[in-house]
Amino acid sequence: MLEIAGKFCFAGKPVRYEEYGNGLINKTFRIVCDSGVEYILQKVNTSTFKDPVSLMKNIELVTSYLKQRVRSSREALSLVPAADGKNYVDDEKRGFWRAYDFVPGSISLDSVSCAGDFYQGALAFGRFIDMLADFPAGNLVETIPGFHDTVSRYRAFKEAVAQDACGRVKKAQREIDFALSQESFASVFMDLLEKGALPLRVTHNDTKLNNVLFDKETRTALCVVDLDTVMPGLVMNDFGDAIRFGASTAAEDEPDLSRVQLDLELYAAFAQGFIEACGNNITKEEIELFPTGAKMMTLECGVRFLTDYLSGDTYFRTSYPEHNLVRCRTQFKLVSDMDKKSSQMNQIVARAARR
Ligand code: ADP
Ligand code: GN1
Ligand code: MG
Repeated sequence: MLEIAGKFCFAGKPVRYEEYGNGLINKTFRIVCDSGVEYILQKVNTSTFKDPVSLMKNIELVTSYLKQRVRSSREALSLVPAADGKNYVDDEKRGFWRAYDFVPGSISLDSVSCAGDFYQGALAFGRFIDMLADFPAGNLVETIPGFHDTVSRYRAFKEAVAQDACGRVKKAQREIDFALSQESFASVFMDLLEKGALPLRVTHNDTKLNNVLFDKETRTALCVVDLDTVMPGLVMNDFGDAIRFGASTAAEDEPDLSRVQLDLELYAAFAQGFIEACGNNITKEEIELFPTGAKMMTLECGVRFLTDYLSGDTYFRTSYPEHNLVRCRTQFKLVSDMDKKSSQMNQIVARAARR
């Protein structure tokens, strides 16, 4: 690890490291140099991101664009170059690596402890949309094709059921039936996109609360991290994915489903912050579809966890054999709860839009 770290232009010699954060895709380390300066070193998951060099080009473009628009260096990520001038190290044996300045005094949150935190997270994701509103989207490669194409996620799910590679279909029959019962909903955005009724914008596409850095003293949001999936997308999905994760009363992998619900107070806090921070960049029609985005991202994520469970846990990091099934169940419980609360979800968003 320290050997890979030594290939980046760090201030001083890397002397200590620890695994850092709770991401499910990449491997992240905090590196401390003898100068006391800290960095984030990440092993990029190249099974997920098949073209990591183009991905790094995206991140370079986006971070340099954001840097010109923020008030302080803690509000945008900074890549650290390698000794050869590239923004990555591609090591034949050890894999594909990149490094960022560690944003000083920052923490990320894996759950919301008060509505204020979630409101701050919403400001960070909304400002991200706002700052990138005029970014030339055509310069970005699609790092995961069809990432939020819920229809193609269903296709992959049905193939996994048909293959039953691990003999797990019988253990997940209830969840499979639930997913199939929701299939007609899955095409709502794809149909509108096909008709040209929805604008594609530069979106983050992975708006989990732990992809926001907060100042650890003041708890104000500093910036958004995890830029691997920044691509042209739908703003409703950025709203929705954040709600899926952050407005739940329980963790994404809570085994006790009686603890899993949509918290409308948290939902309202996010809606207010996000709409406020997106500014005039988004339309009334998009805002009206925010609640649909919440259900779409929750259903899609549940289907993705279920597909991975059926295929033998090859995509998301898991800690035990049923982990993906447990995660799928929390998502489907939330989908059902969102169906029950849909009129309140609509009213809250409409109210936030009028402010
Ligand atoms: P993954 O794709 O695996 O989710 P992330 O890019 O989200 O990886 O990084 C994992 C965690 O590392 C984040 O949730 C955050 O806590 C932390 N992190 C990432 N970048 C930085 C940074 N530049 N400074 C401080 N912490 C960071
Ligand atoms: C992954 O990388 P991370 O942990 O922030 C995934 C998201 C899922 C999320 C579920 C590139 O996010 O799409 O919603 O797990 N990222 C990718 O927790 O697939
Ligand atoms: Mg992450």
